[in-house]
Amino acid sequence: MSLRVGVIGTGMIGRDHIRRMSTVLSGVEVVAVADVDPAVAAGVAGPLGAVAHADGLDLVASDEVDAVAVCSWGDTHEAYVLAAIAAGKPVFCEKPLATTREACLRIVEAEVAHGRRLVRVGYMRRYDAAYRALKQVLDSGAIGAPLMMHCAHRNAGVPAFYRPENTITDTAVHEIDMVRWMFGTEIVAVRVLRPRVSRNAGGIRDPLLLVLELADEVIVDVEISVNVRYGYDIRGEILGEDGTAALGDQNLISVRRAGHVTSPVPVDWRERFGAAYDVELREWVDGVADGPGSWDGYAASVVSDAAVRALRTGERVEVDLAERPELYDRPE
Ligand code: NAD
Ligand code: ISE
Repeated sequence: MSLRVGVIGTGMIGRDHIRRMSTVLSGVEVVAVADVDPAVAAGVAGPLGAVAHADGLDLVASDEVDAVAVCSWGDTHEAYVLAAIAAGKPVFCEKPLATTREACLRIVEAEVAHGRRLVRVGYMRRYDAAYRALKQVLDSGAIGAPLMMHCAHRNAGVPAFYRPENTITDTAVHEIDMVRWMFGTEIVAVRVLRPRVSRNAGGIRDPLLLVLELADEVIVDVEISVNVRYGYDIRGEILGEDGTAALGDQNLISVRRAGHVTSPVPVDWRERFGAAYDVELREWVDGVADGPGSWDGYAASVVSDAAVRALRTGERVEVDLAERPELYDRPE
């Protein structure tokens, strides 16, 4: 029997996940959608034969919905995730889990009170073949103990909902989660350096350079540039005591013509991480236990809050995590 999923938020990623669940994955059916814009929801629901709800909370409560995917804007996630937990339904929530550490902690507390893990957060780097290969090399010891990692996260431009601090809360938060997973340790302090502002920045402090200090003294730098115009470019290289390992370019051909070699650059996250989203939702639908949950969403948000403070003050800010509840010591 298929898992009957309701999707809240039918914008860019909501529609991409609906396409994935409807045409790529098996064992799953999108039976309901909701959006604050009812016309958008109706337009998506029609061809699927799904029910369009005016209110996402009605979708969560519906007996026709077994599990919920939250793909609306970040500051709306908390209410839907809490409702799904209260209804005892598995919920896939696009990143960030919520936009403040307090909201993320409320979700953690609700899940702990429920007593069973229901929440999965959409940090898709953990499912990407290149990041997984990089982690395998690191864990194998082939490059020795890690010392540093250099990352770059470049977007061609920013979506309409983007606010100045989204460089950290919506964009860098991916690397914040990736780093915790890659190195299996917590980030203890953050600094944010502010290079000269790009003439393409459009009112945003862009680019930025985050410096993340890990508990074991590894240091990670993350360049965030969200208006590079030339495409979507994600990089990462780990320096170990005995060698280095770096993400390669994905699925790229090179064309030699008229005295030049050229390769395409992905347009956006859908092109670069398409296969990772497939694996991410495949594992969620199949109920695979291992994956980023509420605690990871909370931890990423605490680091991202610290980074926002570091950006505002120019100072090094320490990260203070709450004590991790026992529920998160074991897989879901
Ligand atoms: P979008 O603006 O294209 O779509 C968001 C949709 O949510 C819109 O249709 C909007 O009307 C709807 N919406 C807003 N508030 C709502 C509410 N309270 N209830 C129901 N619907 C509501 O944005 P997007 O780019 O699709 O981003 C959505 C979320 O997905 C964000 O949290 C973003 O950070 C995340 N995202 C993740 C990735 C990734 O790589 N994992 C990529 C893009 C976006
Ligand atoms: C967007 O919300 C995403 O999650 C993309 O993966 C990221 O590259 C982009 O910066 C965000 O705005």
